[in-house]
Amino acid sequence: MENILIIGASGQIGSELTLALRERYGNDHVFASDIKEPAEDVRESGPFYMLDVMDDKHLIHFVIRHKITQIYHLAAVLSGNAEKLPVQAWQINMNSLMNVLEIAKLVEEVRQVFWPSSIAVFGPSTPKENTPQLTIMEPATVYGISKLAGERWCEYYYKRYGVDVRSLRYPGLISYKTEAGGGTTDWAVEIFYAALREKAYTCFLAENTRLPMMFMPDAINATIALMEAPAEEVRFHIGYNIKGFNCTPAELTAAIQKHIPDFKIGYAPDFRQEIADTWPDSVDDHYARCHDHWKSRYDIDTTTDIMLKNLKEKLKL
Ligand code: AKB
Repeated sequence: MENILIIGASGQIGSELTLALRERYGNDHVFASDIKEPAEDVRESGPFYMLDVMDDKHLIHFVIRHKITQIYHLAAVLSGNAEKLPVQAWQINMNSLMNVLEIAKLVEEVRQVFWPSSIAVFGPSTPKENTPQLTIMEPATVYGISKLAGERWCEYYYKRYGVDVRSLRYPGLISYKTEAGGGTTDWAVEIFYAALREKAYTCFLAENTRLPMMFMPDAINATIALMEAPAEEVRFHIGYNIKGFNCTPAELTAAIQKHIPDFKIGYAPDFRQEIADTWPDSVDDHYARCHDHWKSRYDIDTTTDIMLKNLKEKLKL
């Protein structure tokens, strides 16, 4: 029987992953936690605790008391915010991961850890198109450096202590349930809210900035497929590349205009342009696709369709 702890259950990924895991493993076996209040359905469908991942003593007691067998550690300072407070972001991203890895090492019942990596591990010297799993990695952002260092620590804990930690290099994630905050790919969510509310959006990246993106249900399925894969099939204990689709702001605008023809876009690139320019246009994910034959199901048009339908309902428009 699994008892799963989600750290960061009020965030963009956590709020959807918690519900998906509760469906599979039972509501009472998935413990949601965060330092922020959760969405109503997370709070009402199972246990939720206020828990700060930086507080290692509280965390280890929690893990022992609730006989936790799997930890999903999703809390992080994202790329844009990390550039504003580099040292603090480094400390939060690294210390929180180290707390979780140490607990997984010390508490025998903890069998598995999931920790999200990101396309931010790549940098300006990385091949930009169809970026391979194993390639030059010289990230130029604090967030990217913390993700690359985190990947190395994950592999170290696996090799040295046998901690079964698994990871995916998420692209920009698009979802309608919980908004992301402080990332370079946030525009790809903001644009839908603005299109429905104001029929106009000013994008903080330039119109032809291409980035890898993924609709949240694909990310949830890929995460669960990796965590449920038999140990002998897990080839990497660093992040796996995963791919949904890739697009520019101009292309996503065109997809939205098929539904809202008078939607207008303007461009005012800010400091996040420099971050985006160091990331891949697209990634090669053939290793991730080995797990349970996971395959992306949503392209730019299906994502746009579902985003607009659900946001319209959510915003009561
Ligand atoms: C960000 O923009 O910082 C994140 C990411 C790609 O990891 N969404």
